[in-house]
Amino acid sequence: MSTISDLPAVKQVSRDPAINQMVTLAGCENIPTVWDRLKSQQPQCKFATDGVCCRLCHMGPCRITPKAKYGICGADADTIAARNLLREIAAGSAAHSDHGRGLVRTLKMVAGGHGGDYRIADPRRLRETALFFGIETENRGDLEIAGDLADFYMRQFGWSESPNDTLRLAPEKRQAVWKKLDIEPRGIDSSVVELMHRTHMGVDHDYRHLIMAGLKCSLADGWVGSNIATTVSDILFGTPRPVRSKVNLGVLREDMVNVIVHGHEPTLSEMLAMASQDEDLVEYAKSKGAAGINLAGICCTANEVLMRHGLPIAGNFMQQELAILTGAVEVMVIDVQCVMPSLGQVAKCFHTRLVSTSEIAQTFEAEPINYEVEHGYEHARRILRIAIDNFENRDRGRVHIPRESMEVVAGFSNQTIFHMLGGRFRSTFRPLNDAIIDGRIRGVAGIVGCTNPKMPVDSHHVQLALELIERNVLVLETGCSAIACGKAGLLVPEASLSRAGATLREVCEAVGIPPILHMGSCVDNSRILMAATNVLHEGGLGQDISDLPVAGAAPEWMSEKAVAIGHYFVASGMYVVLGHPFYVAGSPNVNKFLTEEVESLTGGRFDWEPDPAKAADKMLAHIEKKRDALGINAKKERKLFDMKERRGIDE
Ligand code: SF4
Ligand code: MSK
Repeated sequence: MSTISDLPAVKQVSRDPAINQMVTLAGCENIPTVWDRLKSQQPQCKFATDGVCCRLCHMGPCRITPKAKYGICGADADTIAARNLLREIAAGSAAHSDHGRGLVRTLKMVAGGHGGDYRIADPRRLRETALFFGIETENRGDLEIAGDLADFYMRQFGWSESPNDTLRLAPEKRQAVWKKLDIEPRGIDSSVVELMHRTHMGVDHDYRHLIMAGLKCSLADGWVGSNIATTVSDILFGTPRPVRSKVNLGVLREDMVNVIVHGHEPTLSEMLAMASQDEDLVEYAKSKGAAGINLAGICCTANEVLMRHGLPIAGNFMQQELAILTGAVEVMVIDVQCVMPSLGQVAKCFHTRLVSTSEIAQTFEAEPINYEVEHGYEHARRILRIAIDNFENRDRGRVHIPRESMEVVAGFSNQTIFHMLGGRFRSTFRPLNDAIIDGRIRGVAGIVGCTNPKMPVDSHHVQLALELIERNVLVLETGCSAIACGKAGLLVPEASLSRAGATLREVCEAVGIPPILHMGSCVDNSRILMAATNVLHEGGLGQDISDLPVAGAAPEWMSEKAVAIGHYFVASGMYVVLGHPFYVAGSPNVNKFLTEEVESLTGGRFDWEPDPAKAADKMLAHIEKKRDALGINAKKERKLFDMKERRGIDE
């Protein structure tokens, strides 16, 4: 096996040297990775990327071309592109929401005394949530309340005559917009089913009508399923608080048993985090020649355990195969979503064992653990023993752990931001609102989503975040985007504050927050929606999310979940810039509807911009447009000569 120092010219697929080294190493070892398979897929089908390929019935498949403007049934490019897009929204919404359902089931089991070692970790969050939804809390125990809340949440999944109750979390004016447009979801499952029905051959054919249904379903994701997933995770595992840790492949340890948790559902990982501290297991690891057990994460399971336990992150989506290629991973525990089917092929080249923990997700070469909530802790201990026993099978000559690892501070839930902004005695968003109103913070941007081999990995996330904080825009991040910025050193206040514009820096230093806030996993995009809502409730910045000087971006997105997320942000009134468009280019009408016309309906719209500097320009232009509309830019001009401004100029 080659060593990293022997490598020929290192392949440049990322701004991250750890990725480049490992990809080059994989090439030397003839172990295919995602980049090789991307190459083997070239050229990618233009009918698919244009969204004008339909295989919804068996008269087809059909493709729209200049010569064939209609499919066999008569569907045109608009109908076909819109239907394809809707099926992506349905899948993305289903993934987030099924994740939420799993957590509600766990909450119900805990409430009923069958939750094994799971507990109510944040009773305050439980009670506040229950109270908001009208569940009696006075003189009642936590478990009783938890049972009612679990039942209430479970009812959000099916179908109801009335809109989903959790939509009430949104600002009132936004709720009124949804009502007027008739896009209030009445159940998560029924919204997904409705999309599948509407897009069946021969049902809904008007592209505008179809896309409005897509927006409705996406709301069932963002304001219902994802919100439930985030809230129940906080109740069961604790609401995140700022925590320091490390990120990148260099967190793997040559002298320890390395276990990676990968996917999205944090339930079992919580138990793994606890069990990895068990003295008898640590002693057992030592008896096998290891210094201990090192638990690290990939993708959003990583973000969940980082935020609540400070566990290190080995990498984001594009690093899952590379982690195994280090030759130092004893077990990779996989749950659901974003797990590449190729992992088994890579693991076979090493001693790494894959353990799959979800009954709905099996991967080649993975050993299933039929995970049950009641026995979560035992499962966790069993997995750790498998890893410890596997340590002696590690081929020391094939271990190549890149040196790169970077400090991060994560764990910025809304509850934490409230406390940090408000200080010891009064939790409030007021200082943030005041800073936006007086222009020290121009606005707020959410940067979210995946990494993608079609572009230099991590680069666009990092460049966009830097461009924005330099222009005094506060950045909120989740998912793989947060991991990308973490690896670039932007999630430590000391480093990122030096890159921030003078006035943003002044505010962040005063309240003790970094200019880029890691808010969690993909389902935690619901925290970004709630952050916008909290800012509105604080007052002075309009009545609706569409009034706010905010913008969203997903520069390197790849998953159907990102499609759903983009739509619920637009349905909530936000301007969203994607690094590459949906597969709709073959339908100028659908494209126009998404990027222009929808704004007159929801107040939000999409934009496509591959260049992160230009994306930042566009986001800032939108933010300034909103500031103008609020009248706060004019206010700033009148204040040009006050002392605070003078100090700003003097700097
Ligand atoms: Fe072709 Fe229409 Fe069938 Fe699609 S639904 S495959 S366009 S015939
Ligand atoms: S893990 S959905 S690759 S952000 Fe949430 Fe990353 Fe995208 Fe998966």
